[in-house]
Amino acid sequence: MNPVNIAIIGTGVVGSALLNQLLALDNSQFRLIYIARSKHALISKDYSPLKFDLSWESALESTDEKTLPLEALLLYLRKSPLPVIVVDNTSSETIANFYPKFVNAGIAIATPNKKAFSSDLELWNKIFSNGDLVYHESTVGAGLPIISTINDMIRTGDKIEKIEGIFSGTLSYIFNEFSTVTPNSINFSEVVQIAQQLGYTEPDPREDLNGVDVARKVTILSRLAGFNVESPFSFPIQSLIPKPLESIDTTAEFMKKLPDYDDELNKLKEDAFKNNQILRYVGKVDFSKNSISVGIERYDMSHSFASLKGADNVIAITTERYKQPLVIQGAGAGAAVTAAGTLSDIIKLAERL
Ligand code: NHO
Repeated sequence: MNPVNIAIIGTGVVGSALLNQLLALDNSQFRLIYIARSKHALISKDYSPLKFDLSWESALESTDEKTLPLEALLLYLRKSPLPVIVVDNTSSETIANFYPKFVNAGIAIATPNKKAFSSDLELWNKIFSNGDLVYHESTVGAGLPIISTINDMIRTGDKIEKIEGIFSGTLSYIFNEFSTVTPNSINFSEVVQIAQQLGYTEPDPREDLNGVDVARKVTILSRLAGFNVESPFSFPIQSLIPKPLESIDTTAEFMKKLPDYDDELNKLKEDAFKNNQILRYVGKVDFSKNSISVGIERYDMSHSFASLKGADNVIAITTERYKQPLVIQGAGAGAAVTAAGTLSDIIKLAERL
């Protein structure tokens, strides 16, 4: 592996875990030259690896250096004497829209940020029409090898026929607790409340319950498999937010009123149970039917989706070669596994630069 310069943007939950994992490798081929959060950054002006007296956190805490605007960052990275990998650990749409400029300058990208790959198709095409040095394993299923597996299938001439999976750690947890193979009387709103208390949901659980995060992940997988999906809003998404609660201002008020709407989902759960079935919130892509959907589905209690635990993700990929679907299952949320997926992207990119 040749040495590479690495520019890190974003040091939040995932970015911090990633930096710690990268530094723990103690590999001198990975040369950190830029670490930025929203306002401040550590910048190596002469492109030598950054050095920290104590830790990168304290160095970043005490610096007065301002984060470079994207055009200035591009200029700086273009002059790097070594190949560069930009690691975008933000959820910024502005940075995602800037990827084509990095790519056109020959700069590689590793990122867990879904925005660039699940927004307009035009942006996807701009990013991938000019090379393939943009890796984003952690945008679906955290560190699970989902994107690399689908890419390998396509590259070796297989044809994806169907993709079906549980892609939200939060909604996985909620449905695994709500709809079980043994009878339970727990209400949907109660499970949402527990998930919120455990920190499994976004601060406002409506951001999980609206299904958009799953739709973004399904958009990414569909595009990899060859569907020209215009945007995550070009196919049906079943929202779990009761219509009258969509426009409520505060999270607290939403959570207070959610129990008023338990009846509908409870009935759905009971109906399924009577038929030896459970409910799961899934994303589905079916090439033969030319359809994509995101929402609640019923599965037999013997189905692998019924025995899912905690916040695990699962994906079943049916292809011309895998008539019985290839199933990938495991932790699909959390900083350590998400960061590891991106770190693995960095290593694969470095091997190619
Ligand atoms: P944070 O903690 O908000 O950190 C964002 C960082 O970016 C901050 O340091 C901020 O200062 C910096 N930043 C923002 N704008 C900037 C700018 N213009 N210039 C420089 N710095 C800027 O976000 P997270 O949680 O660390 O997430 C980072 C990215 O990873 C996001 O795109 C997110 O969608 C993605 N991601 C996060 C997680 C996770 O565990 N937090 C997961 C997957 C992807 O698998 C994980 C998961 O839990 C999935 C999901 N919750 C599920 O399935 O239920």
